[in-house]
Amino acid sequence: MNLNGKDILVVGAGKTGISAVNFLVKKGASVTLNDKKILDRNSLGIDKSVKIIDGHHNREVFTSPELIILSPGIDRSSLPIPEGKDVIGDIELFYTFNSSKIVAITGTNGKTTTTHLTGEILKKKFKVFVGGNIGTPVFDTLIDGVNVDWSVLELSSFQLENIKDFYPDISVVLNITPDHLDRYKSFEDYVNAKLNIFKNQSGKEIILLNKRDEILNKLKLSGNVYWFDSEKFIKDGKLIVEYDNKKVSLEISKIRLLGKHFYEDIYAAAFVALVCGVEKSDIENIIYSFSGLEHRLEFVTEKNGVRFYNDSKSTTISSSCRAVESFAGDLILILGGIHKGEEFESFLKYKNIKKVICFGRAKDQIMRALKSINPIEVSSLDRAVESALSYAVSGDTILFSPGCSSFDMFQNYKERGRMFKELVK
Ligand code: UMA
Repeated sequence: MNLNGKDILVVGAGKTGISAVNFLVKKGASVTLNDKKILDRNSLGIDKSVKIIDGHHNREVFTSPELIILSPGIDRSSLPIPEGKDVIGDIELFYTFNSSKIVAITGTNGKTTTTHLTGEILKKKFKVFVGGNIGTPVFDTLIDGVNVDWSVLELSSFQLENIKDFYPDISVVLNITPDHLDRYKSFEDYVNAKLNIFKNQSGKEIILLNKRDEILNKLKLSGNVYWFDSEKFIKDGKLIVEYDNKKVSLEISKIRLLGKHFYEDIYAAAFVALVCGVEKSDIENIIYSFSGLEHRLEFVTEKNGVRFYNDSKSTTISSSCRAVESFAGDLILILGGIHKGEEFESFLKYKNIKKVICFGRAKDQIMRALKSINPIEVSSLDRAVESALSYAVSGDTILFSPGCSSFDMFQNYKERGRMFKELVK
């Protein structure tokens, strides 16, 4: 695609939009940046030539450009885009200019851990870019201009919505459970966005899917489809990962990540590494040395026999359930934020939950759903930590796994997690 002189509109001035603008300017395009909020040009770090239209998404913004690039967080159906306009997302534009092979990792839960781990293992043998929903916009690698062998991309349903020709050499789908129901009309729409990852598969690519996932299990895909099954890949204290005639056996006792759900992420990362031909010893060493990412079942501290875990990244109920399942002893669970779908009643099945403390916009809903186990309602995260402490005795764990998004009280889950850790300390 020749971008020189092309009239391109970038919608959204977040991380993705700014990185897209800088890439497009470098390619000689005539760029306009549009955002619904008022922007401060000086703080954006973009070229003087970029035209800014801010404070609205009026129809006239979308009429003249030859190409429109949408940021992932923006719902296309909410914009007055005239029929027939060429609209793509960040991943499609990246794909047009990318020369590396691509591993794409999606799923509702576990994709960041899997993407990070896969990237770390592949770096043992190749030049690798790790980006996408994980937090590094995909254009960053194109702007750098360094040729890499593999791009390992974490992809969200939002990003997959706006692809056209994109197809990865290796696709991993970890699981699909309800999420982002504040954006999608139905769970089916969300599933369809995720399954777009297969839209352009030719049959030659490698696909890895979770056999235990109700949605994925029913898929009928042709080509090189491989499955992992958490009920079968652990034998005699070992996690066994297989790809054709290659195999890696990981000692469970040497894995430092807490929580069985991480075994699926580890399986997927090791599988991709086997496909790419990384040495078994390198796969093992990286996995054994990995102790997890910030805000994902992150151990904070232990005081008077009470252990504190920060799991702020769990913004869905299914993800928080996975966190609860990772502990055998008594738990005091802090929930709250903005409800994104699924039922809070799911927590009732766990006998190790000693007390639930809830806060934020969803608190009334949580109080109603968990009434039978007498949850406690508080007004803020600091009150939640105080309240949790008042119920804790030596041997208990205080788990902050909100099961909701953070935007009612925080910038994002990272700010929320850091605040929790500060309060604990
Ligand atoms: N905006 C509008 N109009 C709208 C909505 C938003 O103009 O209708 C503007 C906002 O004012 C803001 C900008 O759009 O200036 C934000 O764009 P964005 O929401 O796409 O955010 P980015 O900063 O570009 O971050 C995006 C991803 N965000 C989302 O998908 C919501 C980041 O994923 C990703 O890390 C980043 O690109 C780099 O690729 C975050 C996320 O929460 C972590 N993802 C969801 C998740 O993991 O569940 C999908």
